[in-house]
Amino acid sequence: DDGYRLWLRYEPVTNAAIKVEYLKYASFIANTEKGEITGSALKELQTGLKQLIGKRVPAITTAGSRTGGVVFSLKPATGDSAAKEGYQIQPVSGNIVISAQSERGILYGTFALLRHMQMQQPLKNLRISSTPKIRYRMLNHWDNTDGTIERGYAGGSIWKWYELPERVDPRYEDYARANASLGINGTVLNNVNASARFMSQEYIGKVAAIANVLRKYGIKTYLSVYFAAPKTLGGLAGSDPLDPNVRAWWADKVAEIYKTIPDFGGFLVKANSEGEPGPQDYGRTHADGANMLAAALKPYDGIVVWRAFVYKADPDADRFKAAYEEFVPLDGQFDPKVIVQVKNGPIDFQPREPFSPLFGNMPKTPLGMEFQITQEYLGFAAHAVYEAPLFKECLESDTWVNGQGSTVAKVIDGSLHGYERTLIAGVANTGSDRNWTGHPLAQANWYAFGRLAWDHQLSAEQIAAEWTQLTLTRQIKSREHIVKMMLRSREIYIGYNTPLGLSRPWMGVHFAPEPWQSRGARPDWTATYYHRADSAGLGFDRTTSGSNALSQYRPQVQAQWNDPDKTPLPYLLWFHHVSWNKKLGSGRTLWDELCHRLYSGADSVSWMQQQWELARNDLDTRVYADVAGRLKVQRREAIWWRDAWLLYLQTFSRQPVPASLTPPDRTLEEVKKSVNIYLMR
Ligand code: BDP
Repeated sequence: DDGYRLWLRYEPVTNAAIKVEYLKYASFIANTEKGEITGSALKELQTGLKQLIGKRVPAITTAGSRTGGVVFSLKPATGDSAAKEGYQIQPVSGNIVISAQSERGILYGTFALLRHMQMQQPLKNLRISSTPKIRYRMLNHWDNTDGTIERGYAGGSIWKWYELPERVDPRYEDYARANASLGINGTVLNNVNASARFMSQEYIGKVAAIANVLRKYGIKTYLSVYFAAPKTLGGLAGSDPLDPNVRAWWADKVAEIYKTIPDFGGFLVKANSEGEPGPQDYGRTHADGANMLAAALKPYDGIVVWRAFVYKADPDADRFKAAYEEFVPLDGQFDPKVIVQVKNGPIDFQPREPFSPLFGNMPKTPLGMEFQITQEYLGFAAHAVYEAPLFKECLESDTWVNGQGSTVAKVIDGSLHGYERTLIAGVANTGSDRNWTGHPLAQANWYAFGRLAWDHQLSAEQIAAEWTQLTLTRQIKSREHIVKMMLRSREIYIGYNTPLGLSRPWMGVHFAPEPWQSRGARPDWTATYYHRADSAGLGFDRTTSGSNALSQYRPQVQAQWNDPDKTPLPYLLWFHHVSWNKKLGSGRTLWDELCHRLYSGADSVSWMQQQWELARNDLDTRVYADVAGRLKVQRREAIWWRDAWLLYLQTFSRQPVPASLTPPDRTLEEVKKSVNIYLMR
């Protein structure tokens, strides 16, 4: 298995009784609709059934009194836009009926039925009713025109700009199928550090060719925009959002896009962030910028997704507080077509962050969630880190803004503040590698993001169990080993990478350990800015005696993290500068606890290797070998991380490694040298 088929493998059903039952419903597929999307559903079901039960099932237009088939039943739309995308599946007078209020609902129901059948579940008492909780469920690609991907670790971009629009790679359709099978209904094709080229007539034509494929699977196409495009591409004097010429340029541009792509989804914008241009270049606010684009989109269905990932280069500021300070004062000023997209944590996709304090604090502005699926800070394609626990941890965090139970999930699904438009986005981990994601187990992160975007109440375990069964093996014992390993993998990574609430121990590459880096273009682009190690202790004081970032949360949240004696250890150094000899809840001093976590994290990679070995006999040999090899890399690099942190922090703590642990067999200078070689150009 080369991994290309992802979780849509449709391996033949091996349970004889189940196969007999499935064959009972395989006389026909009735599809009265002539739409493109139900056409895709029909094609998928035929492909799936052919492979699962070996039968080519004919399509008919109406079931009439016939029984023994699958029936697509499109009902009049009554609910809101999320309800319209839901579906029901149930047996009705001898047929399996998939009913929905939209073609998309039929497609999603079809994929749900196929998922059920891939897991060899009986149809007899089947009754599935499912509705997405969030309206815009999107992937964000950070893909560039030259075929590279910012923070991509699975080859180059799947979008072949140079051969579009004439040649349309068949892979686009498989990409669309995979996303539709999860209920993803939007995709941003290009990097948020955007090229103005995407607004050119030539590129709009290329984008349209991709949109034509994605549309068949219910996926809308979006683009990231370069805010200064009116100037650089349009030749105007500037790009001031209040300048009538600039506004007219965007209005014309949007009209041009919709002429070519009638169901265009809208724009994603990174502005005044990390050197990107934006409205503040003209003394305007983020709301001014977003509202200008919203005005251009007004005649159409499209939306503006404006990112809250902004932080100024201020040596005295705490970057943690930046997005809140910038955006909360703008609450209520955004056009209804705007959604503000917020990264899960206040800094930047670290292995563990507290939830962003923006969630809950902009009741009048729909806030969307931005998760990162690509493993920029999670070991690239070499380390196995299952991300559903990370996503869930954030979604289930309680903001307390309307009393207990005001979870982040309820903010973004709209139930807390009554947002009309709700959004969740994942920064994609797909690339041109044959298996899409580089690390075979990273497919699970794409899968988990999509499943949670549809229903954030699913558990990380349930999703892992499902994915493993669909993708790797049907054998229960082996599945259990793999699921166990997946569920612990993030904590293991944190153990050797950023234990106890450490964060961002790197410079630009975001891979090799560089906790000692103290020189950078900006203070908040160094490692020492974040961990603040000194002879007294370690960690970033964000209480009233420090930056007071905690004040951005409700008192009940502050109470969880305010007191170093009560702060749960995973968050400790996020909020406190703790002395090396302080006794922690675990009974160990900070120094000893740190050493233990670094060692236990690195050692646990061996445990992961064992779990993988235990499943070996039930795995495809290529997939087995691929992951086994990557786990070896992970083990080596985990020890590298452990040694880097430990030897570096030891220069401050001036204490020995606890007697029960075997000290590193290299010096700090040796580790630094190896890192320098890694980073050498
Ligand atoms: C950071 C990445 C950078 C992105 C930025 C963003 O290192 O490549 O452009 O996030 O989200 O984590 O805009």
